[in-house]
Amino acid sequence: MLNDDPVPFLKVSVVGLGYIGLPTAAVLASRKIQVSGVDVNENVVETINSGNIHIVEPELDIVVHAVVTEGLLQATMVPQAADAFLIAVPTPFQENHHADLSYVKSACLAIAPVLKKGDLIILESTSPVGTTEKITEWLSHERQDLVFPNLQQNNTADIYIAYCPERVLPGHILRELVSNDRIIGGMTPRCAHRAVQLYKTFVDGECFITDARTAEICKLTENSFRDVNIAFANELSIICDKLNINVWELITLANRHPRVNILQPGPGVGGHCIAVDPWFIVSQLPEEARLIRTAREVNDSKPAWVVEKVKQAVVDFLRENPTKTVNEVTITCLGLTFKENIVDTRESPALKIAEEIAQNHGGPLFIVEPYLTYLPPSLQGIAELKLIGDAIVETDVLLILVEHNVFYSIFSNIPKHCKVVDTRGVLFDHPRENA
Ligand code: SAJ
Repeated sequence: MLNDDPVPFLKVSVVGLGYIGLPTAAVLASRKIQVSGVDVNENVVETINSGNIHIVEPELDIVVHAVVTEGLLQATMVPQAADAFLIAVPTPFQENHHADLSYVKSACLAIAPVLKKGDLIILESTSPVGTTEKITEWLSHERQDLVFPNLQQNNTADIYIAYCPERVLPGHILRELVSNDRIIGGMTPRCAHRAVQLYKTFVDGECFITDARTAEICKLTENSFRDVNIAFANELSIICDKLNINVWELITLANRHPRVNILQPGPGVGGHCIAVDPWFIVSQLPEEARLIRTAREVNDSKPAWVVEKVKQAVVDFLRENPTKTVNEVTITCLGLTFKENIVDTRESPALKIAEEIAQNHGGPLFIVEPYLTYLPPSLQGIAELKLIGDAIVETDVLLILVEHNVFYSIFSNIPKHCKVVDTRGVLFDHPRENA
């Protein structure tokens, strides 16, 4: 049975050294806690142990280099004994949109042999409701010598188990890891209190305690809320296009109402969170989650709508330039990442759109993406990576997909003959001078 003394965390194991696990491991280590990072990928382990990183996130390289050099963070492929285990492995979805929990299960089975009385296990991976209870099930089966907490019993378990979702914004992870509030859902209240003790070692935000199921759905709710609101903006953009109304002007005006705050339309929703997490609610409760499902469908259908707009722009260009053929029309895509000012192309609608154009357009396709040094494999040989200045003078159809800050200077200098498909509303903020 556990006692109530706050025992310090001398060693913490972080399982999964990706976009969430590595920054968390580095921040914990920067608080002078001995951290053992675990990853199944040998290259990742070697990279980190040499003081480098395998992902792109501002300032993470500096922190990782410092804590590895000080001996506070060490990566390994096999979990070692620790006082707390923080699991941050991927939870992708399968074909049917059900969450694939195989990485979570593997992580649990990997730590099972080194668990001892008094250890804390926290799941951070975005997960469907009931996943934290599954951890108890899996581990009870593996370690029958230990008592694991369940929702009914409070004081007799040997291990603390909690769910605490990550909520950090890519590009701002190190700051948000420390400043964001945390939702901490314990299998029991005592589990939650023990987890708060760990987060208090590096979190300046508030820690709110709840049960594991509420914490699980809280994370899914946050990203579904954003998805539904972006879907509303995307649907508005399609309605306005039909009615020949500028959607960005409309949203700016509607948002002057004190209780209206519409998000921005775009080419679709990307990244590995908002485009994925709502499905975990939909797949568990397909009959009930009607709005959440529709939002996913609206956002997922936006790239195809953008491709149609590009086809129309090519037709319009040819009408004004009858001496040219379609194979002589040059299209330029501005941006490939899933949102502005980051390197990440995961689930990027911009990339999907560029691929679709590359496969169907017979003429030249230029890609301008200052955050990439080479094109993704799916575009190699069928598109050309160009500098913005070179692309803009040669292009006939300009497709604005990502609003990187570095693009701003060219928006007001787009050549007059050029047809523009603006998925981000940048021309509303930066009107063309010679249009
Ligand atoms: N997008 C729009 N219009 C908008 C806002 C965003 O089209 O008005 C698009 C973006 O271009 C992008 C996608 O949505 O393609 C997602 O971008 P995002 O900035 O909304 O979110 P992410 O995926 O970078 O991070 C989200 C965040 N969740 C919320 O804001 C509720 C972050 O806090 C989470 O930690 C993260 O998901 C995660 O890991 O779950």
